[in-house]
Amino acid sequence: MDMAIATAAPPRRPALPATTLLAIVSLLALAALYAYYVVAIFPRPNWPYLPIVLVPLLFAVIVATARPWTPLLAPLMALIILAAPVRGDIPYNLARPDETRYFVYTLLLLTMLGISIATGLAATLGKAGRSGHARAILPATIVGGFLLGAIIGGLLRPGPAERGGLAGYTDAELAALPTFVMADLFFDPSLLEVRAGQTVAIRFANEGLLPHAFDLADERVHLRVPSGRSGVAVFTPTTPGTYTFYCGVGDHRAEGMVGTLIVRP
Ligand SMILES: [Cu+2]
Repeated sequence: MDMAIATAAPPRRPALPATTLLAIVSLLALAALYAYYVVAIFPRPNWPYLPIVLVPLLFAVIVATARPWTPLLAPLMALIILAAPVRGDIPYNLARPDETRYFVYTLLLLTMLGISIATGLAATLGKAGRSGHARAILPATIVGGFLLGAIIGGLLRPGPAERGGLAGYTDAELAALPTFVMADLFFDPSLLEVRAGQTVAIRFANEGLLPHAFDLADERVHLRVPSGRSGVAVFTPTTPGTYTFYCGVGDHRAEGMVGTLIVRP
């Protein structure tokens, strides 16, 4: 009797269907991409934002428990990313293939978003529960994921406002410009003094994880700067006075992302 208990094999868990494995891989890839973005692609490592990587990692662990609904966490993660403000940076990066790191990162991101969604669809269609079926539809899921990523990229294609940016400036010219830092959620410095009638060019370096903007209602200035990037605002103030500049992205203005512009006569 004792022998029988000692040699009894532990109950074997059935192998995960291929689409479920793909859902886990896509979540791990999204986590790796995010970590790489925050630590290595950014102008300098943005450590405080790194813990967010735990969300896709946690989702991957839950998917691995292989309940029927868990692969849906992969498309859910993709939708969360597409609903986040960083979505606005995708067209900006797609419009600039010469800025290789951001461009390649964005292509990989779109691919993994597409595969995450395609995997979820494959799972909901009820095929994922059976290993054989899942293996058969795996290539279709991957191809579908690529196509879906391309479609998302196409839908978010750059509009006219996303072009421009640093075009026309050499690195030396950029380095010579006065620089304001955009952070989450403030300007540094937050006081800008200029002379009426004189054209000013200011470089805005966004060191935050969120996209930001430099907006000046009275002067009709709007410069949108994606996370980790720089942009140059050029304008000529005409009327002396004290004005407010602000970030027009989301509710950043209400959150206090404002500054003061003094135009001297
Ligand atoms: Cu902002």
